[in-house]
Amino acid sequence: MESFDHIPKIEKTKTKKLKIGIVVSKWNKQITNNLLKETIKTLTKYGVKESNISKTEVPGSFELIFASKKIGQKKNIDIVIAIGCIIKGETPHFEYISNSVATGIKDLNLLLQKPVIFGVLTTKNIKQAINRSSGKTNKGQEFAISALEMAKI
Ligand code: DLZ
Repeated sequence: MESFDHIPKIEKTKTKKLKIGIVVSKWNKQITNNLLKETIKTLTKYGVKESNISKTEVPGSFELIFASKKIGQKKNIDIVIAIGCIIKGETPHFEYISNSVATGIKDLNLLLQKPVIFGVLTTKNIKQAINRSSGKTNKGQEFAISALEMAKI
């Protein structure tokens, strides 16, 4: 079982004013919705106000790049979290989309003056995707904590 075992010290007074823009893909919606819920739950657990979290939906993971750029360019956003799920299939799409999204999000981290968290699952199959988006292994927790840790830099 994978675990996120390096939870940093997060002071609620510092997270209270953070404005977080979440961009979420509707492709594999059941999975991305669970990731989204866990991300928001963890952000609010550590003091982020729910009213300071915005949500933007896009059709698929490929569109996370453009939308994250637009959201990240807004003055009232401190951090962007891009959430998606790409499941390996019979087609070569998996490699094309995964590589493009990872490179696109990496580029935004260099371009924008704020962090863009890579909250994209790239899994072999649906079973693996379900595992990484439910219960204690829900990666939404990791996305939220990574965002809060990056906010300190
Ligand atoms: C086309 C496509 C495929 C085959 N698989 C996925 C996937 O597993 N996860 C995902 O988020 N999106 C997928 N897409 C859609 C692309 O991301 C994109 O929305 C379309 O190619 C339109 O640009």
